[in-house]
Amino acid sequence: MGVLNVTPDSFSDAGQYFDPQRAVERARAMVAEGAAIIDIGGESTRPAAAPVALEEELRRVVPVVRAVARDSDVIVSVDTSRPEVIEQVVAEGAAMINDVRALRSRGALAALARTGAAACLMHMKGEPATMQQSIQFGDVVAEVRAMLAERLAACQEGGIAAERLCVDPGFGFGKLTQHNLELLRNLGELLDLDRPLLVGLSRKSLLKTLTGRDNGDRLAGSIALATAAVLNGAVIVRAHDVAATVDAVRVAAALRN
Ligand code: 9MG
Repeated sequence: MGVLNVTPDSFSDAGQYFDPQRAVERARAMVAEGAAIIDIGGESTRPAAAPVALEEELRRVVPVVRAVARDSDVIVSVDTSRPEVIEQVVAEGAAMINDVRALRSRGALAALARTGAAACLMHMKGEPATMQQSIQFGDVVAEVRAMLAERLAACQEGGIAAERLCVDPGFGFGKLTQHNLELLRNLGELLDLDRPLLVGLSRKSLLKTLTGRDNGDRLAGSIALATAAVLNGAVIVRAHDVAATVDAVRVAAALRN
């Protein structure tokens, strides 16, 4: 899953693809590098990011979704929590919604149910603006597993078949490095949720803690984390550096199988 942020303020590629034409070219390049899914986001989810109005989110993502869906057969995913965005982007060709709030926003679950699209349900403790402020877990793996199980049950109840869903432990979302490592080590414990596991570790700040490296210099660390995730059961890897990640995923998947 290649990351395409159409925002002026995302943590890793700030503003580079804010222009729709450049965004479409970037999507094309990621498809050529082997991305099976392009994840388009119009609102940054990094800690303390400025909130974006609904109209602005739609203005950013809709033209890019339309153009990428028309341009190729790649699966178009949209990183959003808003019901209005879910309905409009699916009408424009998105087949998947990547929701860091796991369809907990008012109206989001019902909107997804109406569309027939797939969704990724991600674990997050708190909200992006404040999630890194007072982090406490008992057993992080058990808590993440329980929340994802609850969201899968809510979706089932709301008319969304399990086959439309994948789950994600939400690395870096309201978690400290020790929690992220614990989750990565024990990713296999989420496999009994019986849904495909998606992970996003690319360029994340735990790599600053582990390697001391800044954002533009985290490729090797990101590849190591993606490899570990696939060896431990992940089947979808959300990444900025698609070509290198695709190679790593292929090697790790061959080893795992
Ligand atoms: C939008 N976004 C940023 N990080 C992410 C992650 O780790 N997983 C998913 N599903 N989405 C993410």
